[in-house]
Amino acid sequence: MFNLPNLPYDYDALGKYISKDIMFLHHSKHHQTYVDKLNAAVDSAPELKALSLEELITGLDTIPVPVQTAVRNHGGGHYNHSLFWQWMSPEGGGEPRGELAAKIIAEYGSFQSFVDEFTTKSLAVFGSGWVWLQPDMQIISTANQDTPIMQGLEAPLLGLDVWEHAYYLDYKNKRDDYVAAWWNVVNWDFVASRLDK
Ligand code: MN3
Repeated sequence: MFNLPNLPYDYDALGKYISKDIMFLHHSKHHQTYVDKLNAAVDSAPELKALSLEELITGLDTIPVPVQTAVRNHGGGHYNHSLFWQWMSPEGGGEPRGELAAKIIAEYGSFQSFVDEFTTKSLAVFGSGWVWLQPDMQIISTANQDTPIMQGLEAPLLGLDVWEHAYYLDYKNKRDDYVAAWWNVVNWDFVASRLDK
């Protein structure tokens, strides 16, 4: 059985950048639904019960066909959102330090150039998806709830949910305003901790 992880802060902690209403719906409804539907998929294919979340979503071609799409969408959704909450913090924002900052600057020339590139890729996602910073400093996007480790890539250092459910209540159709606000809550300490792994 997979469970909804607690948010590491209160629903209203991200203040003016991402409202309590969005955080409540996104966590307690959207993420809960991914967890529930992943559990239902695993329930219907008992040979999957011994597998971890990572094992499920990195071995999709071995998942029984009737539940493959459910594991992909809801397993990916559970994996992505479990990280997404940790990638934000009321103490977030600013710029990374140390090795992470050095790697970003080595690849992009400056932190601002990295932000600009990541933002451009976020706005270029057509429909629903995610944008990621990978350990090799490349910025990639995936559709729906797909996630880099599903594609044989390394686990992302940082990811941004650009589904409309992540911002529509606050920002309506203005994804650019959402992305601009999100940089103010990015938890760079957590991002850096993933580089150390
Ligand atoms: Mn989402």
